[in-house]
Amino acid sequence: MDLAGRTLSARRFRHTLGVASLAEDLARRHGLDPARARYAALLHDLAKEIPEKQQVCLAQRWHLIRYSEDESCPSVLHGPLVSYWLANCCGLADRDILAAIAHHTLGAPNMSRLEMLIYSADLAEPGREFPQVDNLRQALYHSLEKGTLTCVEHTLHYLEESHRPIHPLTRLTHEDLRRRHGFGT
Ligand code: DGI
Ligand code: FE
Ligand code: FE
Repeated sequence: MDLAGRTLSARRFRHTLGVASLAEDLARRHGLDPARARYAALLHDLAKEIPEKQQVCLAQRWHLIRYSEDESCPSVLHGPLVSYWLANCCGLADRDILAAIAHHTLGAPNMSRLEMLIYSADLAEPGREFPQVDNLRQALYHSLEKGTLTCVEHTLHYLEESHRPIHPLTRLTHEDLRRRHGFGT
């Protein structure tokens, strides 16, 4: 909490505390460890305010570029950067927490329940105010898996509406959740 409070702007820190609060609630509701959920949430956006050019340089140096979209849409890089830094510069060894942070923006195929929880809490935290956010929260309380699928579908819709390119990992995440949760392909 200290590290996030010292590193982030007031606005981003408020968002971070909101994600931590929803992540803890959802973890209790769905039988996950609330302390680990809170820990991942507090760290998830730590690199968000590094200038994007610098994020691209770091991602290149650390071999984190996987798709051309990673460089053309650098706002997707901050999760992998935080995760790499925690693992390689701070000695954090909890693989599930590292994956949850790395995948909080785009998701990934085969996400664990903690990964789904951080991905979804980021989108539906109490400070978010878009019209459908209450539906997302309800869906998440009801079922973590189906709620996460609803969150990915919301993001796809939002990106399409705003004519933004859809990252291949967002599509792979969507296909994977549909397959795993009974909707076929
Ligand atoms: O860091 P936050 O603002 O809390 O939220 P986030 O980590 O989900 O990042 C949101 C940014 O990521 C936002 O600028 C949109 C972008 N984003 C997420 N999925 C995709 C994407 N951008 C593109 N181009 N394609 C995606 O699939
Ligand atoms: Fe983020
Ligand atoms: Fe966030």
